[in-house]
Amino acid sequence: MKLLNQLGWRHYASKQSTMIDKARLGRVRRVDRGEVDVLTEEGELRVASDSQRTTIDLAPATGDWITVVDDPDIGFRIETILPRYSSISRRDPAEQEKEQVLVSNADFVGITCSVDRPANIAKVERFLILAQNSDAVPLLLLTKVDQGISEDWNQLQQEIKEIIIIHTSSFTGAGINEVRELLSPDKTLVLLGESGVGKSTLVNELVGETIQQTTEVRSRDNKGRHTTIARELMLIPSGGILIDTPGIRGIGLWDAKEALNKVFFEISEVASYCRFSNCTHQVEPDCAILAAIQQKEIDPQRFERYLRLVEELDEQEERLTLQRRKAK
Ligand SMILES: Nc1nc2c(ncn2[C@@H]2O[C@H](COP(=O)(O)OP(=O)(O)OP(=O)(O)O)[C@@H](O)[C@H]2O)c(=O)[nH]1
Ligand SMILES: [Mg+2]
Ligand SMILES: [Zn+2]
Repeated sequence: MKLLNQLGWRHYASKQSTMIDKARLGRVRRVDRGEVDVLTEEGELRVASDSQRTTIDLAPATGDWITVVDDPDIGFRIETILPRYSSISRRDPAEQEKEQVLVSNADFVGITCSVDRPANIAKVERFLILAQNSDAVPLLLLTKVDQGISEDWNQLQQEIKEIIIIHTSSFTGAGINEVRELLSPDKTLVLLGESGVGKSTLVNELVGETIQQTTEVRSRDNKGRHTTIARELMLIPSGGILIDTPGIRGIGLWDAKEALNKVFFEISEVASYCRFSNCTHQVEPDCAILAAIQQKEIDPQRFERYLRLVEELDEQEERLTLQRRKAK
């Protein structure tokens, strides 16, 4: 049981009531086409996940708890994927209207941004919605703080509310213990962010060993070179589980209206006082939002960003409805 507990099994089982034969239990470390690497008490197994040949209908994701069977024909294969207590999903970049689960059973989503690049509040808000939508707790991990923190980053930190912010530097060691303490003994943190922000360097620092490859950023604009190419799970020796991910440029949100309203809670709260329940907050009489903007209670720029996201999610919903209707 030792390894399974290090992988967070006790923590998982405290959230779900499961009767599982632990001999066949494992956590997905990495997903490849048709096969996954699974950490089990007997070591790492290469397990087939070809959905055609198994009874599972879900595609496995890094972080999943699964049971494995030894099939006489094809060897090890996934038998079941246990229910996920959180799943980070986005719109599949390959297919417009389809959900793609990036990672499951994470306790924290580390939105990783490096302070050597301009602060972009709209981007951070998108990541916050993604995190909020996953049922994991968002963290803002500011990396490379040894480079100094500019005024735009200071302002951004004031604008995002009720989010844990940790300043880290893989060079000075700042923040490393803070992250370790948060995860110990068996919580899972997934690192998400653009290429080159230092996710893998942070992983190496937290683990205390160079297990992930890292590459210098371009000197022109501090952008990364997409060094990490797979989502992979690893253990911190002092306790806790990390999932490193490839750098992502943008994220398509998926079915995230509720999460949007949580991230922009002050706006959705005020909107409930508009006279019309379908108020667009542009021209309607007795619009509580327009009044709040005039009273300087709502920041008009933040409201603009909110509106753009509402539009995006509305359009997505429409496309999905259309697609479903066509499929019938
Ligand atoms: N100054 C400074 N540089 C850092 C720090 N952390 C990482 N770097 C540098 O940033 C560069 C990119 O780091 P990576 O860890 O490869 O970035 P990544 O986010 O994993 O990038 P992808 O795998 O492409 O998504 C490397 O040259 C690191 O040395 C830090 O705390 N301070
Ligand atoms: Mg990396
Ligand atoms: Zn209104």
